[in-house]
Amino acid sequence: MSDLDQLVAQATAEFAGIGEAALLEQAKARYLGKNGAVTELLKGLGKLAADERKNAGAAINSAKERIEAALNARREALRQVALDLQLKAEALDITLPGRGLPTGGLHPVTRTLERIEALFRSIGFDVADGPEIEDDFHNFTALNTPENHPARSMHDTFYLENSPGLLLRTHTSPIQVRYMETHKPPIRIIAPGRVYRVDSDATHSPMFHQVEGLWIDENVSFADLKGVFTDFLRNFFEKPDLRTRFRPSFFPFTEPSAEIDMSCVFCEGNGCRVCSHTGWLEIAGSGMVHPNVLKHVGIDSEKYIGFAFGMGPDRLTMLRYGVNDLRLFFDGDLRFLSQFK
Ligand code: 2NL
Repeated sequence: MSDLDQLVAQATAEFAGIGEAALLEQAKARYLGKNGAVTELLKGLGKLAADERKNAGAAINSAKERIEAALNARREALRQVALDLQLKAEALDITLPGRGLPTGGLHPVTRTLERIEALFRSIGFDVADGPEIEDDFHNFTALNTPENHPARSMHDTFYLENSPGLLLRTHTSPIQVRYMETHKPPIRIIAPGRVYRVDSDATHSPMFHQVEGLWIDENVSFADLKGVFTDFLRNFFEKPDLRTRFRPSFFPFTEPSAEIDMSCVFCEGNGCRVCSHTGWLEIAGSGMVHPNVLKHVGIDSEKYIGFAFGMGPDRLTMLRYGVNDLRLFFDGDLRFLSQFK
């Protein structure tokens, strides 16, 4: 092997042993730089005789080209290695399943309210709304609640500190009072919403929900109340054989008044822990609207008659989903609430 071939082989081997671009450039300088081996050989050409110079020059240039080729090949190889490493480090596994978008969900009580609203709309009831801050007239007086009734005490009702006569509504009846003030019979509405009472334990929250219903026309009877409400419960709980019973009761705003019980949705009326082994669950209050209420809103109580009922959608939600502590609905713990999405 000629000296030049050996130089080329040496350079090629040296380049091949280098794994870093900066070191490769230093190695290049040793061969092709200003004082590099190839450059020195070219400088020596001048000392040769003219007839030798041509061949020697061509041989050195050929060696130089081969060294440059080896250098470029190694540069390219190192660039490729670096690129491969980078691609590997930044690799995306596009076959992985997506992370998905976390979706919100409706509160279980909201789901119950929407279900109740849909069922009553389907039989021609409208859904009415009203303010949560009410006045004494719409919350109590118009509802035939006497001046000395315990519900009117500060013990049971949240009154606004600097606004005499204003309070947080204790039921959604004032929605219906306002509706009757502004609409003529026939009236068929339900009134869902938040209500407030001074009360707090495992089964009572100071804020809770109520849905009241009202049907006023010329010939509405207690039989209509029984039919409408029993049908509602059967649809709500998806139990066509559900039974109801109406027990005499008292409310200032209805006469006669009745508590509505339904056969227990857990034991079908056979008796279990949920229904205290009675087979029945209390589910609503109801009655025929008291003539004094109609008089307060300017409806002719000789011509018109109707029924009203009130129920707790929070309790309906507990029964539908089998939850035993009301406070879970209002603590805002997503570990509990997100189960209902
Ligand atoms: C209950 C009792 C009831 C009503 C609410 C009502 C409304 C008007 C006129 C007459 Cl505007 N009555 N509402 C009637 C009977 C019972 O609720 O225990 N609710 C959970």
